[in-house]
Amino acid sequence: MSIEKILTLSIIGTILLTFGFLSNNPTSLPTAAFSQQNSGSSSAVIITPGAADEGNFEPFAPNAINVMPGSTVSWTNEDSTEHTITANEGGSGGAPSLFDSGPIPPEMVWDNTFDSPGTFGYHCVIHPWMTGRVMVG
Ligand SMILES: [Cu+2]
Repeated sequence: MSIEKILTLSIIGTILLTFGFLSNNPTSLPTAAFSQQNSGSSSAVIITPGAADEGNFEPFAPNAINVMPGSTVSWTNEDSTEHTITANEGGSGGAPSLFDSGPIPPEMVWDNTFDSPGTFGYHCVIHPWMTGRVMVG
């Protein structure tokens, strides 16, 4: 193998390793956790336009959703401002919420998989009057 070939391969290797490191880096921008809208989701909830208005009776459509254990629910933010999907229940002993999307920008999707049966109420931290629920089982 020529020295040029070895150099080229090691440069490519370095680039691949760097890229792999960045894409797995948990401190990368929070928007990396969101995906573009996709049609293959098992259960979809829309964060409706005008969801933050206190008179909006359906900030989440549907407001309550029934899924089987192991299902993934995706929330698509169709409003023009950020919202969160945050579990009402914390973990035991004051632990953080069971699930928390953090701010979901407009047009973005956040997914969560529900493995255990139960009723999981949630709200938006920014607009706490926005509430919904996922019933698993
Ligand atoms: Cu909100």
